[in-house]
Amino acid sequence: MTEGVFKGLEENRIFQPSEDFRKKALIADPEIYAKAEDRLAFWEERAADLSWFKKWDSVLQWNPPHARWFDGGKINASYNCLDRHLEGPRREKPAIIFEGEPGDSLVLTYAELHREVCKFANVLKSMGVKKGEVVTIYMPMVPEAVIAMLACARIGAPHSVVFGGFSAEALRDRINDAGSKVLITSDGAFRRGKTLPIKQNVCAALKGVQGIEKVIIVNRTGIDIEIIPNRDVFYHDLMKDASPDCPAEQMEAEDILFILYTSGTTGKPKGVVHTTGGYLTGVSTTHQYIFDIKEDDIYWCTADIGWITGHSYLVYGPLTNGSTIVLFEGTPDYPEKDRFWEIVEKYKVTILYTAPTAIRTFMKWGAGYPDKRDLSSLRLLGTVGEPINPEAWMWFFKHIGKERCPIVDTWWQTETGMIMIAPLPGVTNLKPGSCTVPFPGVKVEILNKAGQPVQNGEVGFVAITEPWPAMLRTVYQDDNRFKDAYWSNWPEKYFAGDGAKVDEDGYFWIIGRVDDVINVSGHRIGTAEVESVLVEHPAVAEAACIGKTHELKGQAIAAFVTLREGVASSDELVDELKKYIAVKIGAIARPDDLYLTEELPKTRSGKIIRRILRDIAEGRAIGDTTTLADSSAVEALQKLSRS
Ligand code: 7RM
Repeated sequence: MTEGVFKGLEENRIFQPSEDFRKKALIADPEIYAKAEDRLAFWEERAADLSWFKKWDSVLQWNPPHARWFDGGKINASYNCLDRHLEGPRREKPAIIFEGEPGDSLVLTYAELHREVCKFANVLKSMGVKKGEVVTIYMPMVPEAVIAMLACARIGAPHSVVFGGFSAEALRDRINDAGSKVLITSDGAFRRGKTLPIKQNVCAALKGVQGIEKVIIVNRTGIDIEIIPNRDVFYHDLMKDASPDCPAEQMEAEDILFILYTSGTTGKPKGVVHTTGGYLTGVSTTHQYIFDIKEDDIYWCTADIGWITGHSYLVYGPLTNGSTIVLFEGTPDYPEKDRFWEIVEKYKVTILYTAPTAIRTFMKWGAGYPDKRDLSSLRLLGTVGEPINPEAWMWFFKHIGKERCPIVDTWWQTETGMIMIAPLPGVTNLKPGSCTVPFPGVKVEILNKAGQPVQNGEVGFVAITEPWPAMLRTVYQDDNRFKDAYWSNWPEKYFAGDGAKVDEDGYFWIIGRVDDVINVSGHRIGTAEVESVLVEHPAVAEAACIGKTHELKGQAIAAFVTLREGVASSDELVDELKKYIAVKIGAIARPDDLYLTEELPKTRSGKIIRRILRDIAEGRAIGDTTTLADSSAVEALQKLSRS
């Protein structure tokens, strides 16, 4: 057995992957960091690894905050994920290994996936979808979801994938913002042996929406659904006669590949825009180097396609690299709490990329579940979505990786498109809890408010100081919001919204969000989003939400609500308000705690002091209250939290 070694003190453990791992690693020479100091040369060389119809005229045009990467180049994402693998032995290699929730499985080779994508691309064309028109996808984790994404990319129609767990209203807002005419969905989804009414949500979402002309339905569960004649059509009917011949559209490098909505500090989600050439360069390079991708790897990223991790490291990164991906429809606890480990054993997964929140849940369930399965195929583990506590890191290392597998902790965002801070496991030593160092060709600094670098060990804000190829280009139809949210703090430097520090070895330790975004199980929810839903309820006068520490989820939402005149408080009302949020946004936004209170703690200028709410929700002593307009508000709140 090959083993890495730990050096140093308990508090500053350093793990060096085994010599065997390092020797065989794709990137084994630390020289790469120095070489990538010439950023543009580095990224240009990486771009050349993709298949282009026409070479670019310039590597980067940077008119802050607007970047154009590989301008003048022509490329297609679907071509890079599929066609270019059809010449050699990858043709018959599995592209997707699908594991359905009920235990059904399906393998699609690259040739088969290519055929399905071409057919569906022709279906989309026959529905009237044109280059540049945004198609919305609202689906469970089934192969047709990936096929739909790649078919959109093939014909140059940007996709907007909406997470299948979002509510009808959240879906409606996103369809309207994107102006989609075509929606791709499924009849239902399997969830813990039951079915979720996906199409029913779609019908509810589309009430009052003018724009949608066609709804394409994939039959997954066979449940009864309502059909609107002329509008609703079935995927399998359309695919029967579709031609498998559909050349990939030659797209400009800077044409939009997709938009993906993410929570920010105001109520309305932002449509983050990603383009084609730079994005593919970024995700394929990071996927290959950070996950040490080899030809025979079985790579499993457990993220849903509704999130950026699903886009970049389930679909576009791995498929451009010709990897075999595992696509899993279900949850870790169904039918048993060993489902993940059953899948690792069944398909001999070699690389597993998952979230700290899942790892903490596995910890709670106990090592008995992974212990009864054969996990010896695993050789590398990865985490994403939130800071991982060293204890969870050690558990993952010991009980899943059996002390053999390096763990790559990857820091990045919807907006960055690609991983920005993470180890190269053949080169970078690891520290549990640290995402280690910026990727070659990526420049990150920790700055204070004024934009000056802070001392090592001091907490500051994460800033990305040079443009990178997979960066967001704008917020869909709202360039001012793009400038305000990310580029107004410091000129020409990207504000990530995270607090962090760098240690004496140059290792990054991410602390978490510094803005009003709550990270629940790795999913971003804006406090303003939840608050604006609450105040729509007829009983509510005012609302404030905060994130409180949660053992498994990282953070949970706590809401503080004042009621309108004449509305009586009751436990039923508390339940009703929690449910209201779940219906309006989705179950992930349901607050764990909801306090009805007479008053919210405010400053004299009327700003809610969230710090005080945080102290109350966490059951801590309340800090400085000198800015408080009325101290009786806090006394009432303290009573609440004790009751
Ligand atoms: C990929 C993704 C982004 C936010 C980000 C951080 C947090 C993500 C890590 C992390 C510490 C990590 N996109 N975050 N990865 N914090 N260590 N490895 O999650 O747009 O949904 O969220 O997630 O706060 O700003 S996201």
